[in-house]
Amino acid sequence: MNFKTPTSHLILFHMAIGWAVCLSLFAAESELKSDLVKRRHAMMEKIGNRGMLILFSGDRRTYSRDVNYEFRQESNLYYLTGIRQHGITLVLMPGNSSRREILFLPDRSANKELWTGKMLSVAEAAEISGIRNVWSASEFEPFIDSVFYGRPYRTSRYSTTTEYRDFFSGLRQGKAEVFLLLESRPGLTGKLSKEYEFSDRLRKRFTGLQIKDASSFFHQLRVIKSPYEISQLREAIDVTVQAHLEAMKNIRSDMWEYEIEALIEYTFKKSSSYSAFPSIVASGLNATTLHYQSSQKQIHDGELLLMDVGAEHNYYAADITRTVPVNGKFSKQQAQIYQLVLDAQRAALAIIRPGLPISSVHQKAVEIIRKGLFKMDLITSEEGTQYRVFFPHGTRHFLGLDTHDVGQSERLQSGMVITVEPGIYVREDSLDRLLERGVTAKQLDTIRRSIEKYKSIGVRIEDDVLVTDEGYELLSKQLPREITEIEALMANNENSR
Ligand SMILES: [Mn+2]
Repeated sequence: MNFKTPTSHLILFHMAIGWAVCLSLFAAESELKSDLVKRRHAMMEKIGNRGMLILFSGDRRTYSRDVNYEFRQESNLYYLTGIRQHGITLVLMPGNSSRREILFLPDRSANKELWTGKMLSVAEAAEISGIRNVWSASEFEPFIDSVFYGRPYRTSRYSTTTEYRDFFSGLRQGKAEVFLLLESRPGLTGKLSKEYEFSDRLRKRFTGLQIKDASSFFHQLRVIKSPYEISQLREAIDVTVQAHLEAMKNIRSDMWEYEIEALIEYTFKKSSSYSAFPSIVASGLNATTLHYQSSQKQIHDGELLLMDVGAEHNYYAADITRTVPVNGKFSKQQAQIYQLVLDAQRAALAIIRPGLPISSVHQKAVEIIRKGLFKMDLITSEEGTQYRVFFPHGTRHFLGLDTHDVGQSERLQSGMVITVEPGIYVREDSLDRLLERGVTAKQLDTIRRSIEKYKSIGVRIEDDVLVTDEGYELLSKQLPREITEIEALMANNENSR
């Protein structure tokens, strides 16, 4: 091998690239930081001067015995702090003068760092979040004790005149409001969430306060995405498009579902992303199970393969579904169902614009699918709910920090990001479910024949969409959806027909 000294041009070139990468990372970081300040400001407007918001870090979840799942910060807390470390608590007190934002941070410990890695210092947490008051997590309880008894905490007698004043006057009048995330009710485990336990404790110990749920504030704020958030979603979507392409180009019969899943998740991981939700890679009959996750079946010639996957990049999730023929060519029946789903998606996309009632997106897809199912003799009435046997789910959800992102709005607005994902699933048991929906015994024979013709065909097409002032932008447009496009892409696969 012949080693040459790089020329100075080459060195300069590499330096330039290095700088460009550094600068773009730096730009994203500072964009996030200014977003965080704005988000907390908007939240404080909603909480009001007599209010206090308390957000706890998410719990660690057990995978098995003393092994935990990888930790992911609670989305709302991340939304306001940008901090991913476990154990932090955020307090917002909009009525205060200099302590409007307080972050409680676990003290660094050499022993913990030995096991689980470096913990944030006070300076680092302040730098990431832009919050100036970063206090030890051990001060949270003393802070609560003091403030809810109407005693200023960590403040001189002099500064008391303004600090805590509004909150304390609220307490005296019984009008202080404490906002917690109380949306999710205790689950089947019977274990109360941290928030419910905390609110019980507050109610027992203190008077003069009203405990309220902060969830709807977050739903209102998070539903509109900032330019920074849209840029992160674009990255998550681009990675997901790459993963789908990688899968589509490598599918051949007799592979296993988990092999395709591995290709997809490999593409996520090498782009510094991971799965935002358990990947659905479902062939044949499995494609008619909406949330099939086990990926343990061998893929056969003649089947469809449904892939519903999404990368999470920098905490933002993508969610894209494609359904493709294993042998590279749709059969006549597969193409009929596929085209109907695609037509429904196209029609639903076409009406997207600011001001549209959100429910219209689903209604539009239903309208098209109903007509098509009726023509195919899979349902006996275009009225009523028979279509739900084959199209049992909604057509859209919000996308953001959570795959099924929160959002509160009657109408579409510019800056919202949604999925559009109609689907049709024909199963043998579809027949039984149709009987429950008014199909008579007389009509059953016709339907039975149609179900026989289309059975085990499951198709979902899902794309990610940004609502813009002009209408919409299809963020996942780089990924083929048309039958001809998919067949062309897969034409070079090993066993394509
Ligand atoms: Mn989805």
